[in-house]
Amino acid sequence: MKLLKLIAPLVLVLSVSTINAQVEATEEQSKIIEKRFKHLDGNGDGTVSLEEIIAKDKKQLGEKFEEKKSKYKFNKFDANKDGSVSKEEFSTKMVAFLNKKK
Ligand SMILES: [Ca+2]
Ligand SMILES: [Ca+2]
Repeated sequence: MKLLKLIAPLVLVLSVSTINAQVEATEEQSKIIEKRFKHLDGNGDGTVSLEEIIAKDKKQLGEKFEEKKSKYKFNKFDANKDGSVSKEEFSTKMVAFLNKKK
């Protein structure tokens, strides 16, 4: 019983830090995310619009470009559906993506 009392707070701390690790980016991830976001944000207003994603995809994919795929990607990033992707929205999805890749 005494042991359990000792372990319980430790388990709590461990599970909390695991949750944080999934949401917060590491320093390395932050750098990648920052770079990609800046790359996507063509007009530098701090949010990424559907038009900006389409423009980048067109450039990157050339003939393989499909507007519906860009729209799909955009909608996945735009979590609150306000028509633009904020840095926070982008970061959340990217961290999840980068963590999954490992
Ligand atoms: Ca923009
Ligand atoms: Ca949004």
